[in-house]
Amino acid sequence: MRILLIHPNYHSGGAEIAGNWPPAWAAYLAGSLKSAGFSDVRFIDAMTNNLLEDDLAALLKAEKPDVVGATAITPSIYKAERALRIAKELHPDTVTILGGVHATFMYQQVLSEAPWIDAIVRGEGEEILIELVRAIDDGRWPAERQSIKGLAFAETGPDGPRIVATQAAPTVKDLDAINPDWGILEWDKYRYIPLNCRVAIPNMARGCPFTCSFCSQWKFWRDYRIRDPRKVVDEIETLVQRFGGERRPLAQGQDAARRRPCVRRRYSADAFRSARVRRSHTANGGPGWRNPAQPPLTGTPAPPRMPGRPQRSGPTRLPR
Ligand code: B12
Ligand code: SF4
Repeated sequence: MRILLIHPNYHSGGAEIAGNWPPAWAAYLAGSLKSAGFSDVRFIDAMTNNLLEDDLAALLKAEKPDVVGATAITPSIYKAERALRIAKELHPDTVTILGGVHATFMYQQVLSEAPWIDAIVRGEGEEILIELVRAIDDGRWPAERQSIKGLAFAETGPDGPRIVATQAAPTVKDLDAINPDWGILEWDKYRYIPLNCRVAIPNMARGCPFTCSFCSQWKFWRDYRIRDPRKVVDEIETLVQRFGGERRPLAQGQDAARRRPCVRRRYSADAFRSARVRRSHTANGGPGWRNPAQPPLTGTPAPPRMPGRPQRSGPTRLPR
């Protein structure tokens, strides 16, 4: 079974002055699919390669995928819908799947306006996608789609068309057990412009311990989970060795909030620091991804906890 993942060609301007960043979702999903035995996984980064619709159509024609998955944040939703429409028009039997933060929250709207999308994966994709792809592979799709957790899809019920959301899937409990396939990305194309170096964004944590009312992140990732800092450092080391080039990747968690007081104090800072310093002793012969003489990323003392206050919100509620 051929599975094709597409990062839609959406450009926001503003945040992209930081360069082209690797689409981590594709590496995480491709790695999980491959670990589950689905080895024929392809990836098209239409955004970084600035692919126009005709270019995308040509690639889709050549790839002949059985399953096509696209991602969407809110501003890229129409590009994502469009990419899946092109896939469906070219290959009507292909199962089209959309995931990501926008589809997770807005599945009713998305499925209403884009009926060519067969399924939406709500929340973290690794485990749900494997269940879905297994069902397709075994011929249980779409008959058994109701039994797959974390999906949304449109169907015709006794009272006419309706949108169904299956039971929410559990979150991924052991982040260290995910084995992302970083090799699926075209590393030469990803650069962090301010430092003129390659950039990688391995997940260090998922979720957030706070619940700021304006923020989608704690709702999306639900429970807050952190990785073993030693495994994060191992992963960064591997990334540098395999893809680092000039040996200066910017390592960043899925949540840039790691530098914020609220997350920093929860992140087992000492463990991360000692793992990092231990690795940087090999700076001359090994990866040398940060100079130990520089102030540690986690070096600012954590703010004191406010006695008696429930920890419901983020940085704005912390004392200065
Ligand atoms: C790194 C990052 C960036 C980087 C790089 C983006 C990139 N190329 O990946 C930069 C700095 C460039 C950036 C820019 C922007 N970003 Co940004 N970014 C992030 C950040 C911090 C991490 C993204 C990440 O890698 N996450 C880790 C991966 C594994 O998670 P994921 O992508 O969600 O994928 C998982 C699931 O969603 C699901 N999934 C996702 N796709 C698919 C597809 C399928 C088929 C399936 C089955 C499942 C699935 O499975 C994955 C694995 O579990 C997120 C916040 C966050 N913590 O996620 C914000 C975030 C995605 N960014 C956001 C925004 C708004 C932007 C900008 C529009 C900002 C701006 N105004 O310019 C631009 C858009 C740039 C663009 N053209 O796309 C918002 C989106 C909010 C929304 N409502 O959609 C987020 C959520 C932050 C926030 N809370 O506001 N961003
Ligand atoms: S601390 Fe940051 S990531 Fe957490 S809920 Fe608040 S704004 Fe969102």
